[in-house]
Amino acid sequence: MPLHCGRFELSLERPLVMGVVNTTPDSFSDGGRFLDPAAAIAHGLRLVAEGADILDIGGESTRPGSAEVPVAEEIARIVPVLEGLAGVGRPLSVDTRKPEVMRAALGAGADMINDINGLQAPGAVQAVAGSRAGLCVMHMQGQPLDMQQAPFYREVVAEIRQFLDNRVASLVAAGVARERIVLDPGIGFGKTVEHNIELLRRLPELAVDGLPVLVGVSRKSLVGVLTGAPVGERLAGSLAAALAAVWRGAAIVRVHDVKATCDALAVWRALSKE
Ligand code: HH2
Repeated sequence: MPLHCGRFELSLERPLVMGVVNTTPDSFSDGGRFLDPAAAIAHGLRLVAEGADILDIGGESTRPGSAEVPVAEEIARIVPVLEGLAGVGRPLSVDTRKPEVMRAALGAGADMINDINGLQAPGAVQAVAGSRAGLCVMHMQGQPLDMQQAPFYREVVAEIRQFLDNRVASLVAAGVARERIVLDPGIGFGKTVEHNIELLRRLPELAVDGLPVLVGVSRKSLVGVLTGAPVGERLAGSLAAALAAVWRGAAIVRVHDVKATCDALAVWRALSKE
């Protein structure tokens, strides 16, 4: 079943690469590099040339400990980037948890809304339901400000599956076609290293109704803990994590290093064909 994503229908027959465009001063791995819209647009063009299937534009860092950005500021960061990349020929996703930003993004041509808060904010479902946009529903325990202080689950996989199940039911009840929905366990969002590993190992169990699963582990502290590498030196670990996620069934990987990820996936796919 292809993914319906605004102006696009994406085949999921091969794993897709979502390239990250953070137009923020403070994202954990590339904060400040693409805050200027021209720099963000140039970065998006480069990621498409490197093979990105989707671009994910974010105007608010949600790294552990981060505080919220005011709505007007987040809109001012993302809309010029959406406009500048409108003709790039790839779906443009906007990474936001605020209904007002979702509406502005959709008005400016976004093809997908990627919400780390699983479209739970009051008004979020209503903001997106009537559009044609793809929707990425992510699980997070707590809020970015405090989510890593004491993550706790009785059974992490079962609880997150239940959450995703409930969110799919709410979206379908609001009239959203299943073909528009992508699920994400939210690696690093209110989870210990052990929780993250368990989720990645048991990824197939999270595919509620066979819906596609997106995984974002690029440069994250899970990779840092497993390798001992600082944030600027996590490429090799991130590639291994992306391949492992795809091996466990991820339909989309969200990454900063698009060229390296596409190369790794090309080799992996060729060698893993029966
Ligand atoms: N991770 C980040 C941001 N958005 N969205 C989804 N669906 N899944 C993820 O795992 C995910 C996400 C964090 O990465 P980044 O955007 O690079 O960092 P920051 O939040 O500091 O901007």
